[in-house]
Amino acid sequence: MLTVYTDAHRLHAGRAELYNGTITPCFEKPERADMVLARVRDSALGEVRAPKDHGLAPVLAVHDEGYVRFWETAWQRWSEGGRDWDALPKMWQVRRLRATIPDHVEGQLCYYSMDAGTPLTAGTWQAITGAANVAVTAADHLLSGAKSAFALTRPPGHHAARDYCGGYCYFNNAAIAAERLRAGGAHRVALLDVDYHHGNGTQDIFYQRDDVLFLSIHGDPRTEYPFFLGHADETGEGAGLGYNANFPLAAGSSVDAWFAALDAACKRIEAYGADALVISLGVDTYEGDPISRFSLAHDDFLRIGQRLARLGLPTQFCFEGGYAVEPIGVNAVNVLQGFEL
Ligand code: SP5
Ligand code: ZN
Repeated sequence: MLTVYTDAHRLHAGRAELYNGTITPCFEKPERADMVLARVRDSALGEVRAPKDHGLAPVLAVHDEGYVRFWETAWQRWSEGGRDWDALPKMWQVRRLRATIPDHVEGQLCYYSMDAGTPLTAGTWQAITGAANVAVTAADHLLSGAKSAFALTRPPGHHAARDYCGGYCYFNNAAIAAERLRAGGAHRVALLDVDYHHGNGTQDIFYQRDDVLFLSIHGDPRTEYPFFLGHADETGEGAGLGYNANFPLAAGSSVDAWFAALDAACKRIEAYGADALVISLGVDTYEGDPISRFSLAHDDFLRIGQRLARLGLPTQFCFEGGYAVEPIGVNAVNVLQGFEL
């Protein structure tokens, strides 16, 4: 399987996040992707290729223009005031506050975010445009006839909606890939999110569309991040009604329950008649993950890949979450190797 990867992700290294009321080092850090790349190489998964530069058109196909342009100049505007520390949003336009876009860069960061998990750093723009290029290059590989591709994207993307960031995510790499597959001739794309957290951003982007079926298996938002989306009764709207499927599972659910949800999701994908599949591949479902509460073991990740392969679809994997850094490569690459068994 081809892996698409760029070192540009390393330019995005946030200094801190707020966790349990404490400022702690970011869970989402460059070592995550470095470990996955090392495992890709050690396991001889296949060629590792740099992305092509596709410019902003594929990003603008799923994101709001003002949102994209904000990121393009945000660091320059933040740092020209003499600030050399990351910017973090810390205020949100909640109920009854006006949805006006402020002029100040800090106000705009708040306007365009849903939480404080998205530091703006000197290299954020290079990293997020690099990740988008990785996703598009992998999609183009499928469009040229390949059976599978791994987009080793960092930072992750699935919490990023059309016009907001959050949960370590800026541009929605998997959504960008799905849109690219559609534009390139796939009539129906299924996008299955197996990260521990609900893919609220991806759901937002495709909620009113029937040409991309979004499915997500995740910790129940009644107790788990991102709290405000991911319930089973969110099934799409307008033309998209019936094309959004959430499989929330109580935190602490068994591995058997998780695989039952995977089987149900796969059956939905079959019934849909997808001609391409995108997987938002988070491995924070791992039993040793520091911020999540499912209990998949190393071998379970092989089983995920095997089950997905049975769908028989051209499949692109986009890397998302996973915060147990030492085993992150084994877990992610096990899915890919299971797919190829
Ligand atoms: C891409 C991705 O996986 N983003 C995840 C963002 C999660 N951010 C907030 C996590 C809060 C977890 N709180 C757990 C408390 C356990 N004591
Ligand atoms: Zn996650």
